[in-house]
Amino acid sequence: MDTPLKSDRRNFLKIFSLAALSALVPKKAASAVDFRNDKNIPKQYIQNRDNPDFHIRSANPFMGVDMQSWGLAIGGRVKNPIGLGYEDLFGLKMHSQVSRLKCVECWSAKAKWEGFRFEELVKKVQPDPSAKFVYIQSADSYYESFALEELLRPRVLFVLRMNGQSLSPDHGFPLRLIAPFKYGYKNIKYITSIKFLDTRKRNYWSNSGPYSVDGTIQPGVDHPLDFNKKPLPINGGEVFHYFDERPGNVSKPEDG
Ligand SMILES: Nc1nc2c(c(=O)[nH]1)N[C@H]1C(S)=C(S)[C@@H](COP(=O)(O)O)O[C@H]1N2
Ligand SMILES: [Mo]
Repeated sequence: MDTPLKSDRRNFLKIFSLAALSALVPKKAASAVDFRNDKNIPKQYIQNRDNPDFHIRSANPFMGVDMQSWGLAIGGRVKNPIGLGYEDLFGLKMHSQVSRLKCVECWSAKAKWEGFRFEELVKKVQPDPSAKFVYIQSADSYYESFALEELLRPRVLFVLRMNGQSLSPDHGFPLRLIAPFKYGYKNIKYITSIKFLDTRKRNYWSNSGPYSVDGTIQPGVDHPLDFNKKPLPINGGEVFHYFDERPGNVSKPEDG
C-alpha cells in the first residue's frame, strides 16, 4: 500500500522546515553532554544494560528520540528525495518475522519484529543507477553503511514493533534496522536519515573499534574482522571472546 502523494508532499515541506530549524540551532545542542567515556551515566539515559531477556547496547548514551522533531529524511542520489513522519511509516506494507540479533560480544537474543522492507522506500525515492551504497544516520550520532543490494535481501526489515509493541526507547524507537545475517552493530537504532550514495562510507564501529564495515556473521569465526585482520576460530563449538583468553595482551575496546 502506497502512502498518498499528498502525504509525501506534506513531509517534503516538513524536511525544509527541519533543515531551516537545524540551521538556527548549534550542532549537537540536543546532546550537549558526551557520556561515551563516563562511568556515571544518569539513570534516565539509554545506556548499555545486560537484561535477562535482551541486552541494550548504546555507544553514545542519550535521552532517546524526541518525537516533536523526529522525521525520516531519505535522499542522496535519488529522483525524489522525501521526508516521512512516523504515521507515514505505518502506511507501508508490514512484514513480521522472528529473528535473532547477535552482538560481537557473543550474546544473542531473538524477538518478533514488525516493519517494512527497504524496497518500499526504494520505490518512493527511485535511486539513480549510480546509487550502489546506503548510509544511515541516527539520533544518537551513530551511523551505518551498506551496499544497497544487502538491504534488499530477504529478512531485512526496517522495524517499528518488537514483540507485539512499539519499539521501546532502549531498542531503537521509533525506527531501527534488523538484518539477521549481520552482527548486532549493523542493526542501527533511532534512524533519522537514509542516504543513497555512489561511494561506500564507513560505520561507527569500524571507526571506533576492531570491527569491519561489512559485519557479516561468518559461521566458525568470532568477529568478522579481528586484530591484524585475522579471523578467530570458534573454540569447542562455542564462540569465545578474544579478550577473555588473552588478558593484558590488548586493551579491550569499547563495547561493540
Ligand atoms: N543508533 C544506535 N544503533 C545501535 C547501537 C547504538 O549504540 N546506537 N548499538 C548497536 C549494537 S553494538 C548492538 S549489539 C545492537 C543492540 O541492540 P539492542 O540495544 O536493541 O539490544 O544495536 C546496534 N544498534
Ligand atoms: Mo553489539
